[in-house]
Amino acid sequence: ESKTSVARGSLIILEGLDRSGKSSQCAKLVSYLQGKGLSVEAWRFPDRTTVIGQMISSYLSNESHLDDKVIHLLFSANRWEKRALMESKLTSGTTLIVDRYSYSGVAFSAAKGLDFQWCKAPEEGLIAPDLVLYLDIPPEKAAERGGYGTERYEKLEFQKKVAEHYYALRDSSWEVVDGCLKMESVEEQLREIAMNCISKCQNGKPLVNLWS
Ligand code: FDM
Ligand code: MG
Repeated sequence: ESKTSVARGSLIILEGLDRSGKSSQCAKLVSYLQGKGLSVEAWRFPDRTTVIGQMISSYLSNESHLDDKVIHLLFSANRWEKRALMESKLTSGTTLIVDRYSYSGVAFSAAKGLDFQWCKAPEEGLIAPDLVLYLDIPPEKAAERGGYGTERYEKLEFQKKVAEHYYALRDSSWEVVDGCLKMESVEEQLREIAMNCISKCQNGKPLVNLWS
C-alpha cells in the first residue's frame, strides 16, 4: 500500500535583454513540452494581473513615479505573492516556464545604480530555478530588432548596463544560448536543455531556495 508520490515539475526561467526573443521562445517551449504530454504552464514576471502588478505596470508605462528602491521591492513582492502557488504547482508535478525572474529583478535595479547585494537580499528564500535559459544577444543587436517600445528601460545605454549585471549573476543553473542564431535553432537547443532538466527533477533533484 505504497502512496506513490508525483514526480515534481521543474522551475525553468528564461532571461535576457528586451528583444532577445524570450517571450516567443517561452511560448514555443511551452507548446512543445505540452505536446510531449507533460503538465506545463507559462508564467511571467512581472505578473501584471495582481494589485502589485498593476502598480508595476503603471510605473513601467510612466503613468506613475516611484522611488528606485520602492519599485525594486514591489517587483520582489510580486514574486513573493506567487511563491506559495509556485511551490504547490511544482510539487504536484507541473513544470513552470517563466519569462523573467529574480535575475531581471537584480540586473535592472543594479543598472540604475542600486547596490548589487542590496538588490539580491529580498529575493532570498524564493524558489531557486532548476534552470535559467539566458538568451544572449548584444544590446546593439537587440536594439536593431524592430526597435524598442516606449516602456521605461527600453533604451540602448540602459540595456548595456543590464547585460553587465546579468553576467555577474550567472551560476551553475545557467545555460547561455546564442540568441543571434536562427529562431528554429534557438528553439531546438532550448528543447533539449529543458527536457534534460525536467528528467533530472523527475528523478529526485531537490527543490531549493535562492540564492543557492
Ligand atoms: N523588470 C522585470 C524589472 O525591472 N524587475 C523585475 O523584477 C522584473 C521581473 O520590467 F524592462 C523589468 C524588465 C522589463 C520590464 O518586463 C517589463 P516585460 O518582460 O517587458 O513585461
Ligand atoms: Mg518589455
